[in-house]
Amino acid sequence: MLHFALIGNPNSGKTTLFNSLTGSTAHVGNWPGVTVEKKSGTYKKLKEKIDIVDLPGIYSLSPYTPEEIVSRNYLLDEHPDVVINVVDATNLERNLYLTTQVLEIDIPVVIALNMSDVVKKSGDSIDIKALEKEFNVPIVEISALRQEGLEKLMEKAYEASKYTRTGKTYISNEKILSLVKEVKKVYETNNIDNSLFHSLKLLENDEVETKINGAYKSVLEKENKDELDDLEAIIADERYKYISNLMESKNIKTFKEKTKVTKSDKIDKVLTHRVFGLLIFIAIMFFVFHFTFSSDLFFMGKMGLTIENEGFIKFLKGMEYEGEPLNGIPSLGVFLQSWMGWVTGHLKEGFAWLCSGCAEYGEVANEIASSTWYGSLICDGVLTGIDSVCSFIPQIMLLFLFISIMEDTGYMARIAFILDRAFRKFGLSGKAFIPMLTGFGCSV
Ligand code: BGO
Repeated sequence: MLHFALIGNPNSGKTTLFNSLTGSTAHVGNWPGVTVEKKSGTYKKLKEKIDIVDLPGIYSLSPYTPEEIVSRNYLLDEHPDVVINVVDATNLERNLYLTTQVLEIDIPVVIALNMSDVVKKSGDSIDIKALEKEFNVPIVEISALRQEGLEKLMEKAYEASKYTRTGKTYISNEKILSLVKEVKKVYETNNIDNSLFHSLKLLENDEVETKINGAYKSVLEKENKDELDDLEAIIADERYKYISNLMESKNIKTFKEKTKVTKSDKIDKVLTHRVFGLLIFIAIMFFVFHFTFSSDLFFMGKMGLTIENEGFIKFLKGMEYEGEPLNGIPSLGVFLQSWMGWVTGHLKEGFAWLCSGCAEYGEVANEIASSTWYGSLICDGVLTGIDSVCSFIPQIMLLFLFISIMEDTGYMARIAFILDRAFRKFGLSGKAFIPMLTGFGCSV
C-alpha cells in the first residue's frame, strides 16, 4: 500500500483534510514514546488504497518540540511515498517557511493550497502557475472544509508517487551554498540519505543533526570557523527573505484591496489586545460562572431587591418555599437546579408512596418505604444517588453550553492566544486553558 503523509502548520486545515479523506477509517493513537497524537486512515477512491498519516502541526523542521521531532523523523526515516504539504492560503508567507524546508528533502511533494474558499471570498487571488514553476511540484487549490479539490489533489499525489524527487534549497547566499556543497560531498561519500537537508541542518547547528553527524563538521571548521557561529539565524533569515522576495517579485498573491481590514480583524484586534483582551476575558469568565452558579443574579439581593410574592418565589426556587421573602433572583443555573431538585424529589416520594403500599403521601410514606428492604434499596439507595447526580446536570449543561459557544465562535482560540505567554511560564501552551476550563464541569 502507498503511504502519504500530511504535513503543515498548526491550523492549516490538516485535520479537516485528513477527516475528509479518510472518513470512518481514521485511527487515532500515539506516536511511540511521546504523548503526541498519531492519526492514520485509508483513502479508497484511487486505483490503490492509500494509507494517510496526519503528522503533527509544526512551523519548521528544526526539532525543538516533540511535534517537530515526530514529523521530521517520519519524513526522514519512514520514507512516505508522497508528502502532501497543507498550506493555509490565507497565510501564505508564514506557511511557505515550512514548505521551503520540506522541499529540501529527497521526497515527492504536492502542495495543497487550503482555505481557497476564504481567498476567493475575499476577492484575492494566488498565481498558482508561478508558484508551481518556482517550486517545481504540483500545487492544487483545495477547500478541506467544503471538500473541494480533494480528488484532484489525491490524483496529483498518486501521480507524483511514481517518480523520485531530489531535494532543492531556495537559499541563494553564495557562502552558505559553498559550505553546503562541502558537507554534502562528505555526506554523499558516507552514503547518508537526504544529504542536502542534513547538510543544511548541520550548518544550522541543529541539535539532533549535530548529535548524529556532528563529527562531519570538522571538514569545515578549519577554514570557516568564524562563519559557522551565527548560521542558524542567517539561514532562517535567508529563508524568510527568499519567501518575501518571491511574493513580491512574482506577484504571487494579488489582493482585492491591499489595505482591507475586515470586521473580524477589527474584533480580533480588541479581543487579543494585551490589556483589553485580558479584561474582556476576565469579564466573560465572570459572567459565565455568575450565570451558572450564583444564587443572587447581578447582586440584586445585595442591592436590596426583595421578593415577597409567594407564587413567584415558588417559581424561582423550584416550588421550594420556606415562608421567607427571597433576596434577589437566582441565576439560570441555580434556577434550573432547583427545578431539577423538585422533579427528582417528587420522583423519590412517588416511589416511596408506591413502596409503602400507597400510604399517606409524604413523610408517612417515606418512613414506611424506608423500613422495607426494597423501599430502602430503591428510595434511599438508587433514587437518592440519581437525585444527587441529577442536581448537578443543569449547571454542568449550562457551563458546557457557554464553553461550546466560546469554542464555536472561535473565542476559545483567542483566549488560548492571550494566555499563551502566562502559561508558557509553567511549561504549558495557552491551549491548556481549554481542558482546564472544561474540567470545571467535572469539578462541579
Ligand atoms: C475551526 N476553509 C475554511 N474556511 N476553513 C477551513 C478549511 C477550509 O478549507 N479547512 C480547515 N478550516 P484544522 P490543523 C474553527 O475549528 O483542521 C478550518 O490544526 C472553529 N472551531 O474548520 O483543525 C477548520 O489540523 C471556530 O476551524 O487544522 C478549523 O491543521 C471558529 O480551519 C481551522 C472558526 O483546521 C483549523 C474556525 C471551533
